[in-house]
Amino acid sequence: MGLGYIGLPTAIIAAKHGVKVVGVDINPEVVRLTNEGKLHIVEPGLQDLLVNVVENGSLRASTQPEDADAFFIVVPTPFKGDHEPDVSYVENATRMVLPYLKPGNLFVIESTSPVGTTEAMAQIILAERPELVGKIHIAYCPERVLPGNVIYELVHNDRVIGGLDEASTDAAIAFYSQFVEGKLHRTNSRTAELCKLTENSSRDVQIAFANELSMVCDQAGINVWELINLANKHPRVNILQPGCGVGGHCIAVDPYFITAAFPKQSRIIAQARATNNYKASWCVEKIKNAMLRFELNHKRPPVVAMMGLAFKPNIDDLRESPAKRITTAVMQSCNNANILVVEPNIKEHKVFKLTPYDEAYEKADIVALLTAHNEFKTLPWRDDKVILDFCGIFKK
Ligand code: SAJ
Repeated sequence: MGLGYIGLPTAIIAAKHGVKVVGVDINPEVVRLTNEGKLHIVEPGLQDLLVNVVENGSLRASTQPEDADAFFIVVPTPFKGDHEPDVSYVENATRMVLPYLKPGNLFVIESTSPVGTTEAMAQIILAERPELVGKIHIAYCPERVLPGNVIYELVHNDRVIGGLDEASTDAAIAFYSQFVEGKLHRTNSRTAELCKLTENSSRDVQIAFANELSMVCDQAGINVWELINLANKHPRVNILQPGCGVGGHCIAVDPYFITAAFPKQSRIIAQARATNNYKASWCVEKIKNAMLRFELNHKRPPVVAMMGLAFKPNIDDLRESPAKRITTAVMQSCNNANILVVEPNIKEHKVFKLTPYDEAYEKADIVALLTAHNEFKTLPWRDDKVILDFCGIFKK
C-alpha cells in the first residue's frame, strides 16, 4: 500500500526476488506509469529493474487492494498543526485492506509512525474483523534506506522487526529474509517504532551540534571546518558537518513524533529541531546583512547568487529544503536586488527562474553557497566576491 519513494523500490526489490507483488496507490497516474514500466520517482538503477519485474509479470500496480498473503503499509506520515503526527494515511490504507484480510495473513507497517501506531491499527482491524483475533500476524518494520542508494540499502541494511507477538515477529522475519541480506533484529512493535524515530532524531541532534558550533565559530572568528576536522582527530569524537539547516521529509520531521508525545522528556530533541530551524534564519540574516553592506559601499544593489535549492547534495528533491526556504525569504525581503537562483539538478521550476551555476557565479557580487553540490566544488575561489560558504564548499 503506497508506491512512493519507499513503497515502490520495496515492491520492485521483493518482485525481483520472486515475490508476486501488487503495488497499490490511490494516485491513478502512479499506477498507470508503474504498469507501463515508467519510474515516477528519481532513484539510480531502479528504472531498469522496474521494466524487468513488470515485463515478467511479478509486479503489477492497481488503485485497489486485493486478496494477498501479506500486506505492507508504506504511505507518508506528515505532521499537521503544531508538529502533531498525522497518521491518517496509515489509517486509510489499513481500512482499505481490511476487507481483504484472511486468517494466516501478515500485516506490516513500514511507514515512520508515532509509538503505539501498530497497536492502534491492530485495534481497528480486530474491532472491524473480530473473527481474526489471534489469527493474523501484525508487525512494524521501519524502512532505513538513504535516497540515492536505495537498491543497495534495501537489501544490505539490517532491519528491526517488532511484532505484536512472537508469532507475528517470526512471520515478518520469514517475509523479509526473502530479500534482505542484512541482519533481521527482533523486538516488539513499540520499540521498533521508537527505534526509527531515534535513528533520525540522533542524526538531527548531531547536525544541530555542528550547526551550533558554526555559529559559535562565526562569532569567535574561527574556521568551523578546520575546528571540526581537528576535533574529529580524537579517537572518540565524530562531529557531523554544519549546513544551512536540515531538510528532507525524514530528519526534519520524525523528531517531532517524539517531542509531540513526550514533550517533557525530550528537551534535547526539541532543541535540536529548533537549532536546525534557526540555522536557516541565521543564514538569511547573514545574506541580508551582506547585501546591505554591499549597497552602502557600492551605491547600487548587489547581484546575489543563491547556490542550491535541494535539501542535500546531488539530488533533485526540494521537500522541506532549508535552501529553498532561505532563497524565498531573501527574495521576499529584497525587492530591488538581482537574485540569481541556481539548482543544477533540476531543469526548470514553476516558482524560481533558474540560472546555470557557472554563469550565476561569474555575475554575482555575493555568492550564498547553500547546498554542497559537486558542480559547485569545481568553482575557483574569488577574492573579488563576497562568498558566504554555509555548506563548506571552500571550507574558508
Ligand atoms: N545534513 C547536514 N550535515 C550532515 C549530514 C546531513 O547538515 O553532516 C543535512 C542534509 O543536508 C539534509 C539533512 O541533514 O538537509 C538530512 O540528510 P541526510 O543525508 O542525513 O538524511 P536523509 O533525510 O536523506 O535520510 C535519512 C537517513 N537516516 C539516517 O541517516 C539516520 C536514512 O537512513 C533514512 O531511511 C531516511 O532519513 C528516512 O527515510 O527516514
